[in-house]
Amino acid sequence: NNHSSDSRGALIVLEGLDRCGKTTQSSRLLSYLEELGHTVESWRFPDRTTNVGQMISSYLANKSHLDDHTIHLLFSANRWEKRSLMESKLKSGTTLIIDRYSYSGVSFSSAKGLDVEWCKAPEIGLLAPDLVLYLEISPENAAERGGYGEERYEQLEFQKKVAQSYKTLRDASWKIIDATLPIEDVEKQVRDTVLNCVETCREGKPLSELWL
Ligand code: FDM
Repeated sequence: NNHSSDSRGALIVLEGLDRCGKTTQSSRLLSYLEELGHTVESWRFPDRTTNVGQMISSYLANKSHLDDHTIHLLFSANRWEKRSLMESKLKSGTTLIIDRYSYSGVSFSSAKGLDVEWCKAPEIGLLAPDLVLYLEISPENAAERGGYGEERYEQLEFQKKVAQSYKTLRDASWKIIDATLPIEDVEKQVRDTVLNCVETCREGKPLSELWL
């Protein structure tokens, strides 16, 4: 492995409906990249450890009620409060694997009926992912996987709307992966795509900002 000191890490995002397997795949990917000798960290949004994150967590648990616009902006603020750390990590060569990002932000809020362009606006200027791995599964199939939990958005009818909103956000950085395949097959596709992306970033692909 040739890790030149000025090469940057890759910003890799996993997206998909609840129960699509994102969390399993991100932890497997983390171990895999570590074994290959990469410097890598696994993050997730919402980051519930911050003050903003605690407000979000309480909202998701139905312990507080917030206007749809307000919670949207809190999710966005929760990404903004991590932006400078994200940039310095990437520039110092750390690859970040992130479970949910701005695409969740826009998909979930627009599924409630908020205007898509309004939802995208506060995300402008956040770092753009080098790769978005979308783990695709039908809402019905996801619901069958041990069922949804207690959180606010974990309901079939709502997840159907989220799936529709996600479709409108796809861009060139997206790789759609069939998440109904066996875990190892999903993992194989994730690995191949990610190695390719990490290499491109190491070779000097510039960091860019949303929206592409
Ligand atoms: N979610 C997540 C949003 O509505 N907006 C966002 O910006 C983000 C990052 O929060 F239902 C939703 C998606 C999900 C919930 O996510 C919590 P986790 O992955 O279950 O913690």
